[in-house]
Amino acid sequence: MKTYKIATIPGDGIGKEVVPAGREVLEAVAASSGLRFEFEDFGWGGDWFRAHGEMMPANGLEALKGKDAILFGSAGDPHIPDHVTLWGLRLKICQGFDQYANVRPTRILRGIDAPLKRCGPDDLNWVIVRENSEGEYSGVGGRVHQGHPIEAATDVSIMTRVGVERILRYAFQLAQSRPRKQLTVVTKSNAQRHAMVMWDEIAAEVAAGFPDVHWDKELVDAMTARMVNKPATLDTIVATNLHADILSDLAAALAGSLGIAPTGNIDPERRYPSMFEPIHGSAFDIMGKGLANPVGTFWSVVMLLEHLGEHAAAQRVMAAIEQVTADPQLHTRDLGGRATTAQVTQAVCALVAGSAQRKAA
Ligand code: NAD
Ligand code: K
Ligand code: MN
Repeated sequence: MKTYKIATIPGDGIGKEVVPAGREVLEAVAASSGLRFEFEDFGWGGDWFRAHGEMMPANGLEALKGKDAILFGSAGDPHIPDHVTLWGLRLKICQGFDQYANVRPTRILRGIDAPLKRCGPDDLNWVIVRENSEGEYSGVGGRVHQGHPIEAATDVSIMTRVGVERILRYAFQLAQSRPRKQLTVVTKSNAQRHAMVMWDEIAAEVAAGFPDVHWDKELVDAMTARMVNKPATLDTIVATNLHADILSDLAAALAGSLGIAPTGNIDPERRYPSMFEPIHGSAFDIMGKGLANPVGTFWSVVMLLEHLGEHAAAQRVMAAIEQVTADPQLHTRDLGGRATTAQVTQAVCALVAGSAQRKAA
């Protein structure tokens, strides 16, 4: 029996509700297939910080190294500054394992009332590729003369040729693997005249190796309008760490809810485990109430299974998700419904188990 080692890191807030739900779905997959998952749960995050003064132990990456994949929830605690929680946990793992490609599929799932007028499911089917290792989130910078009138601060955006080239290559390859073979490269090369101009140049160089991919360029500000006004003109999208961070939350909202959207922090070279998570955060306003939409985590489980090469299992979970979103009785509050996290989870697990039984019958 094929066994995969999965690390679960619920983190904070509703991460503690949706990650156990994601694990239940993987258990339903295991119970109804030839796969086995060996889970190890890591209680890192805000509670760990209060007890130990850090978000995860110094040797935490060592403990994760031998895993086949990581299912993550959220880092963010109402009583700890956001930059401490983010840098102390999620970014530590992303950067420590050089998960340089952050991949965010966006579609309007069946039954979801998306806010875009005149836009149906076929008009919005994107994958956003976010540079996930450098750029605006390099962590380089500082503050001087704190509290004085001459105070100054910098966050230096570092873009390297190696870093830019590898993310563009990944994006071109991904675009090539999708039916439309289309890529939009997003920059701000009119105003940011150094690194962004380099992006455009490297994009043209990499594009030469992908003659079958249709690609175009868009400035990030114009891109927000294009996403709203002409969603069908987009397919695969690649952008910097900051730009894609913002664009992908917009994409998630356009597709119906932040609670649905998944992401993978991927090491394309497979030197280290990749990490899958819903794109949302800790959602302080609803935590502990059973209101969290677990669909973003379930879709992340689909990405995790795809990454492991378990395509049949991934398809089964995705079909179960879409059957559940198609039913308004199973919509959580963010989708205008009244279902709880547990009800949605039970429904998806039952469908995953049922689809396996039907297949076997
Ligand atoms: P958020 O995603 O936590 O919440 C934004 C809004 O969306 C809230 O109204 C919330 O209730 C709603 N929402 C989010 N996920 C939902 C779900 N699954 N079901 C239903 N509603 C959902 O973003 P925020 O409020 O900006 O951040 C809160 C904390 O989370 C901060 O500490 C932030 O730093 C952290 N955060 C962490 C990550 C991460 O770990 N990857 C990502 C984003 C934010
Ligand atoms: K998250
Ligand atoms: Mn974000």
